[in-house]
Amino acid sequence: MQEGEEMMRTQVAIIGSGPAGLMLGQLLTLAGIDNVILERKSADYVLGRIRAGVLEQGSVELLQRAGVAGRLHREGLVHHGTDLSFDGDRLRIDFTGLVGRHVTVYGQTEVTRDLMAARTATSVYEGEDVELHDFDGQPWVTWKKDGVTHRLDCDYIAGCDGYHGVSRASIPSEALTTFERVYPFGWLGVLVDKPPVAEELIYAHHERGFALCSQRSPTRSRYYVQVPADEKVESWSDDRFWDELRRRLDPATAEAMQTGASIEKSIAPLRSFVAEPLRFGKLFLAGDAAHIVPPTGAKGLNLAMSDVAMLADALIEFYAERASAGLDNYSAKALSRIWKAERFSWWMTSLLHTFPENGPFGRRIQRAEFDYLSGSVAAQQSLAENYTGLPA
Ligand code: FAS
Ligand code: PHB
Repeated sequence: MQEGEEMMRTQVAIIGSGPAGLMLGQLLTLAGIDNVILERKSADYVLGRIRAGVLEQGSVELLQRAGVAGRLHREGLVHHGTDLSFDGDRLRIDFTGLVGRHVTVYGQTEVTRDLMAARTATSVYEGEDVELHDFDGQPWVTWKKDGVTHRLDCDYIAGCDGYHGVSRASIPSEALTTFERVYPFGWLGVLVDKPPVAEELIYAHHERGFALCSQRSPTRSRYYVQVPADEKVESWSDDRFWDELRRRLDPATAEAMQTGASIEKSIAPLRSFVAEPLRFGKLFLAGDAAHIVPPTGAKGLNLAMSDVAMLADALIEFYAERASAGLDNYSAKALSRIWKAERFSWWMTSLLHTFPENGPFGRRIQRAEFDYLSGSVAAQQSLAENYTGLPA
C-alpha cells in the first residue's frame, strides 16, 4: 500500500447500502459477524430514491427478526387483497380468504431508513471506484475517498450493489450466464400528498396502457402509468399525467381521484433479468445485483429480502459451525425462488400491459386470461399465493 493508503479487515464486505446490503449487514451484526458496507452514493441519495411499496409477509417477518419492524407495525398498511381492473371490469383478489396471507404497504424508503438507523457496524458512504480483488482466493476490496485509497481484507464479499453495480461486472463473462427480457415500455411514477383513491391497490389494464393506483400512507399516494420505453419524464406535466391516469381507470375511480402537485416523478424501465450462478468463490450476489423483475408483481424488494435471509443463514452457519453446506447451496436455493418470482412478475406484466406487437389475437388472449381468473377460485388462489410470497 502506498503513502496515504489505509488497510482494514472484516469478515464480510458488503457492496451496496440498499435494502439488500443493509438487511444482510443487520442480520450478520446481530449474529456477531463483523461486516462493513461500502456504498458509492451518500446516505441521503440512497434515501431519496422512490421505489417499492409492498412487503410480503416473509419480508415483514425478516424485518421483525432484524429488530427494525417497530415503525413498520405502527405505520404500515396491512392489505388483505388487491383489485384488478380490466377495461373497466373489476375483480378483487381476496388474499386472506384465498390463502390466509396478506401484504403490508410500507415504502422501500422507510425500510431503508429503519435499517440505516439501526446499523451499528461500519458503513462507508461516497466510496468511489470500489474494486473487488481475488475473490477466488483471499478477497479484498479497495475504494477511494477524499483522495485516499482504502483497502479492506475480508473472508467473503456480498455483492448487493444492484443491477448497475460493480460486483456482477467483476465476474469473468465466461463464468456467468444471463437471461433477459427487456419490455418495450416503462412505468412513469408520481408521488403525491393526497389520500389514496382506494383502500387497496388497483392494477388496471386499458387499451391505452397499464395503470397502478398505490399508496404510501393515508395521506400520500403513488400512481403509475405505462409509457413507451423511450419516453422522457420532462414531457409529462402533472395535468397530463392525471388526465391519462383517469382515462385508464373505471369512471367511478377516475371521478373519486384526488390529484395535486407531484412531489416526485420518474420513469423506471421494465426488464426481467437473472444472472447464474450467484456464487464465484468468495463472492456472492444478492438482490438486484443478481436479478431484476418488472415491478408489476411487487417482487423486487421482496426477492432481495429472501436472498439475503438465505445468505445470512449460510454465513451464520459457516462462522458458527465452520460448515459450508449453506454457502454451497445458496445459489441453487436462491435461484429456485427467484425464477418462480420471475415467472409471476412476467405473467402479471403480460396480463396487464398493452403489447401492440401482439395484435388483436394477443388482446383476446389477455381478455380470456382475465375472464378465466374472474371465474376460477383456483386461478385466484394461484395469483394470491404468488403475490403474498411463496415460501422461502
Ligand atoms: P438497490 O439498487 O436498491 O441498492 C444497490 C445499492 O448499491 C445502491 O445504493 C447503489 O448506490 C449501490 N451501488 C451501486 N454500484 C455501486 C458500486 N460500484 N460501489 C458501491 N455501491 C454501489 N420493486 C418493487 O417491488 N416495486 C417497485 O415499484 C419498484 N420500483 C423500482 C423503480 C426503480 C427505478 C428501480 C431501479 C427499482 C425498482 N424496484 C421496485 C426494485 C427495487 O425495489 C429493488 O428490487 C430493490 O431496490 C433491490 O434492492 P437492492 O438489491 O439493495 O438494490
Ligand atoms: C408501489 O407502491 O410503488 C408499488 C406497488 C405495487 C407494485 C409496484 C409498485 O406492484
